[in-house]
Amino acid sequence: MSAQPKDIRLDDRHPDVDDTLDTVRRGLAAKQKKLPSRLFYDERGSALFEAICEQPEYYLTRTEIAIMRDHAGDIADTLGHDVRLVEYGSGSGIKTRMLLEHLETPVAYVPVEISRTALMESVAELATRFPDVPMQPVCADFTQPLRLPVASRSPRRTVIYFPGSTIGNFETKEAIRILRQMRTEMSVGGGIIVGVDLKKDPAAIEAAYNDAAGVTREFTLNMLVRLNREIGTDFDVEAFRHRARYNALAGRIETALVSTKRQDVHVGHDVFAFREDEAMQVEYSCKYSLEDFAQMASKAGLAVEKVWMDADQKFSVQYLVR
Ligand code: AVI
Repeated sequence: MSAQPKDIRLDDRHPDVDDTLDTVRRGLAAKQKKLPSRLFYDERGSALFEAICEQPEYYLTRTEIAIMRDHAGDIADTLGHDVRLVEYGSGSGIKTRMLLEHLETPVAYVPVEISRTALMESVAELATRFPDVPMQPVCADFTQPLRLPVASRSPRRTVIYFPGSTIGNFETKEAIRILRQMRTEMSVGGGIIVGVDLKKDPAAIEAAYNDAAGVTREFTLNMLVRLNREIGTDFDVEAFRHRARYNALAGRIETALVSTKRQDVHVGHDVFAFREDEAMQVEYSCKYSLEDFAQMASKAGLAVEKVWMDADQKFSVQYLVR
């Protein structure tokens, strides 16, 4: 773990080995094997994700940053002064930096992130840039109900920042549950700034998840490396391949790890058999039209107040309120 910067207290609610073992056991016992994409993000997984964001095919990050560069001032004006900014899944911090630069007298910045190292690295950098903004990092799974740390002064509103189209990594029912949970956490008068990837040419979407340099492939396979190391499973990593295909009907990239041979995998005292060519689902990356997303938000009791987009309408940043 990297050094904790002075005066920043980490609220650590990281899941332990038993939680992960349980999750994997349940995922492999299912008829269609499935593991949650949050298992990608150990230290190496987070670093590989950062590298994915730099790949020429992965348009999402570049486009969202461009939207923030053009509209962060307007977004900050929409939020107003004395905001407590809660970020779900803190990434490299570039987009957050753009937002914090424009916010007037923010009350606190509360990043909530499962990867301890990624969390502390990004918060250390932001603390140097914004010495007057109290930093309150929470190491936790943001899909679970959250107790926000007490702020040193009352915010005018709590705004949840959820960039990167991470919402797309959840199936509709779960995405609605998470949006509803955020609605509770932001309380009356609050809002959500969410990054949402939009439907477009399927070939462009598919290329983003199959980069020529093979970084996404490595990222996907790293989940198995991580499980072998952390919970003692014995996936034969060499005998799995990465597969990411766009399902146009469902409007999502479906990423799977496909076993290239018959193999048995031990998880604790249990053994799970993989057939040759059996696919284990590891991630969905949903793409939305503006109408799809508004409809999903309304099911969580939220209305889209404002939308910012790039000129090609590849990606959107949306402000949701009650
Ligand atoms: C974090 N999340 C929005 C990324 C995505 O596009 O679904 C994760 C990712 N998986 C493969 N490439 C990037």
